[in-house]
Amino acid sequence: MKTNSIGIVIPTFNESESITLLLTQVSYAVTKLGKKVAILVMDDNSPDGTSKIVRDFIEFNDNSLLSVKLRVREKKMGLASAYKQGFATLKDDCEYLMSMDADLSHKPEYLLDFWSKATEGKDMVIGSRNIRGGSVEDWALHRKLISKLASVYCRIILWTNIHDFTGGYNLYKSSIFDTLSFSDIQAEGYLFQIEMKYRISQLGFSFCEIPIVFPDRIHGKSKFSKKIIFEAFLGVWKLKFNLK
Ligand SMILES: Nc1nc2c(ncn2[C@@H]2O[C@H](COP(=O)(O)OP(=O)(O)OP(=O)(O)O)[C@@H](O)[C@H]2O)c(=O)[nH]1
Ligand SMILES: [Mg+2]
Repeated sequence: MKTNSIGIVIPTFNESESITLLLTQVSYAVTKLGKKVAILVMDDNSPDGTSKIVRDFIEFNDNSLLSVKLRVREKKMGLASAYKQGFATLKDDCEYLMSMDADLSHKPEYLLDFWSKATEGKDMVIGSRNIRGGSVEDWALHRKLISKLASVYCRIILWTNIHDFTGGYNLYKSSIFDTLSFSDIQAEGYLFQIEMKYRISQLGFSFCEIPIVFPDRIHGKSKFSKKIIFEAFLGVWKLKFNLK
């Protein structure tokens, strides 16, 4: 018997300026949702003291529907491994799993929209910036273009009807991971989001996209780089031909 409706994994690296507001907003959304939610913050020993701030939030959290836990790993180990470890930890206790960034680009108010699609029976619900009603705010034109082109590129090569392949705000039915093992997901970085969506759709699970407005991070530093784009560019072909 799963205790929580949703388990949310939030990976953090130097998010001290955003994390309290994010957790407060999630708590508010959880109250509106009226379901039990568990958050697991996966912090990679952020030098800016993110973990201390999360501990303070945990101490003063008085929302009985919300449990917040923190895991601190020794050093920066990447987004994909944070998600995989986090999901593996929450899987048996939560009916659904969600990925959410800590920089406030993923607005917690959308939890209700994700949940409504989950209750309609979808196995995977994708937060999409590239369908009607969705958008990116404040990004430079070149970054908007790269993001949109990346999704078109994946859509054509992987021949899958998903409009936002690279976005990280998604919900998964946790039973998906009885079929799909975390060790089968090889990718790091952006490719991780692409690989998750592709493999889950290939396995025949149902999915849909919901529109999200995605504001740029206000605080903290972007980890976006040419290396990330390059990895994803080649990686999509490896995925298609099932190469390691
Ligand atoms: N635990 C952990 N979290 C990470 C790591 N790298 C990034 N993150 C977190 O993963 C989330 C997404 O990273 P972002 O840097 O926002 O990536 P992005 O949204 O593609 O790019 P920007 O918003 O422009 O920085 C944020 O909450 C980061 O703090 C990492 O190595 N380990
Ligand atoms: Mg971000």
